[in-house]
Amino acid sequence: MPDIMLENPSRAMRLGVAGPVGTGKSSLIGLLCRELGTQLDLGVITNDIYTDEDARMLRAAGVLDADRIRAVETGACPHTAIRDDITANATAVEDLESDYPGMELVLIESGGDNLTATFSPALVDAQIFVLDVAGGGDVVRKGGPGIARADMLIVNKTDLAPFVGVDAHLMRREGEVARDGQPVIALSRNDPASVQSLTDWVLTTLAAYRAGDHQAIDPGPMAPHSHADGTTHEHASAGAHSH
Ligand SMILES: Nc1nc2c(ncn2[C@@H]2O[C@H](COP(=O)(O)OP(=O)(O)OP(=O)(O)O)[C@@H](O)[C@H]2O)c(=O)[nH]1
Ligand SMILES: [Mg+2]
Repeated sequence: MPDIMLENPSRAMRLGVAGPVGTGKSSLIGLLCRELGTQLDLGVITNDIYTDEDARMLRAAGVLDADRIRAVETGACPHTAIRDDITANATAVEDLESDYPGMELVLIESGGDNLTATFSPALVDAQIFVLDVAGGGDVVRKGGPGIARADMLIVNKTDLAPFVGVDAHLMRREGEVARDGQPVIALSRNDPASVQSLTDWVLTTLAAYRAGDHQAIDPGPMAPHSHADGTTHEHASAGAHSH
């Protein structure tokens, strides 16, 4: 039975959206819901540390029925809930799918985190990493597993580039180099052609997933780091994790 599921996945595709704080993850999910909501059966899971702020923002935007947007309050650094112990997110996705049996795509937003946070391939089938031009033109060169190996890299808010003195096209080209030709989209919610490129990519990835031609990849674990409260994360391997 599991083999059949792998060859012809019958559950919704799970698409993760990660990236630093404020780069536009919720907005990108809102865009996808607006653009694809009439042709696909969609659901959304948001992750915030202490609140359900992002879920409330998306519900208020009216992009989907409010009940299709569920919040996970991680209570800890966001990457823990999308990579190390995915239980709360996996349960939230399964609940959504059982409440809406025809669901085709679940978008999962990570809480805003640092450059090294990535989703576990046990939670998502594909993942998008979001940077924005306002974070600085050199961010792509700083690298990290999401930038180098997420299924898609978004250089967001290109409409702001002239105001922050950043060359968005150079950032995109550097992304393509860092990713060995894997896709990068320079996106602005005000640029319909870029939004179309994003929706086309999502639909192409979903078609490949349904055909059994898409494989979930692991961009790699977080770099070891410590927090202000003295806790440390050491990921000697993808599974090891200590505080
Ligand atoms: N100019 C411009 N602003 C944008 C764009 N996309 C998002 N924003 C703005 O960027 C800010 C942050 O957007 P969010 O979508 O909340 O970012 P986020 O990554 O979800 O933030 P966290 O969940 O807090 O990490 C908001 O003020 C958005 O309106 C864009 O394409 N252009
Ligand atoms: Mg958000």
